Amino acid sequence: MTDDAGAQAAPAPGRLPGLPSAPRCLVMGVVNVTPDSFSDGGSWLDPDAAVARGAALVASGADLVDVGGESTRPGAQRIPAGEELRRVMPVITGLVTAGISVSVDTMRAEVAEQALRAGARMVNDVSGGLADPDMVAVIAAAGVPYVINHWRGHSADMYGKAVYDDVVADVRAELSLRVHDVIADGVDPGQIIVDPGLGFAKLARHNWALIASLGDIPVLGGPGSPFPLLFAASRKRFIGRLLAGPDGEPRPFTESDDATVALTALAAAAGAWCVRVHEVPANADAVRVVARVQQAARDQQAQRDQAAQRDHAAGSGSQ
Ligand code: PMM
Repeated sequence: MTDDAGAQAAPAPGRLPGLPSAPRCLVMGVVNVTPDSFSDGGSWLDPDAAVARGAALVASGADLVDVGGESTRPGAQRIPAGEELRRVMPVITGLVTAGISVSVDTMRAEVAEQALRAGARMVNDVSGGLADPDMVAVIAAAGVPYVINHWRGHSADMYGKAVYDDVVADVRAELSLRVHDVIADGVDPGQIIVDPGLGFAKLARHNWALIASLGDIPVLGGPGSPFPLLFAASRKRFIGRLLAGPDGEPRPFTESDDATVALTALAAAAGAWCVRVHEVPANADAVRVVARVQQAARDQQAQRDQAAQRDHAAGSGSQ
């Protein structure tokens, strides 16, 4: 037996109904079935290619696959519901048939409902229920995990809304309000996952500030708090801007996967429940490394506590 094989399992950061759990941060692989997503638009428009991509993400270490049919890149225009359904449904059905845990990335109740009927296990709603007034009722009735992303409006004009007094305090207050309203509308607190919404009505400096305070974001008070946190920085523009070359040109998103892994490690260390990423293998390694270090920290603490108890008992006995 290796040294590591005897390591105690860490408590799962969060257990959500119907989803995989592990003694570490989970990894969600992304399949965008869109012609225009920022990071992988056009690559997986063919349903067979998209299903094969999802299966490959799981084979390389993803715990679940997030399937989206509508781009939310800055400036994106909305597509009709019928087009979104046409894109995602064959992919969701194919992945579910292959035994893969699927999350549907949608702002539409109708798409969420059909995806859940086809076997999807989670709804990832970047609008946190604000884009479609029927969404929350669908989630409450289905009882599935639901991602509430911090959102201030559709992508076409979101940067005009990137105005904050204190971005961390403002995002927590707005998320808190959403969580409160969603629970009041019948969603069980145990279904809720929160996401700071990196890039959604946020400039680069807002994203970095939120990352610096990641551990505070899911502590919102009330039932269910702290909520599991989903962290979705993968390939976003603010990373490319940071890594711009001497000419000032942002690094292309396909060359920001190493930086994404660095952020994954930081997020896992800050207690994130799951990271949403486009390239899985190095992120899957990173969350395992962090879990092992966290285990070592717990072991050290347990030893210190035992030593303190022994000292205390010895001190009491000698009195
Ligand atoms: N970002 C995108 C899509 N879906 N879901 C959540 N929960 N959080 C996000 O930040 C998020 C998301 C846009 O990224 P992509 O188009 O590059 O996948």
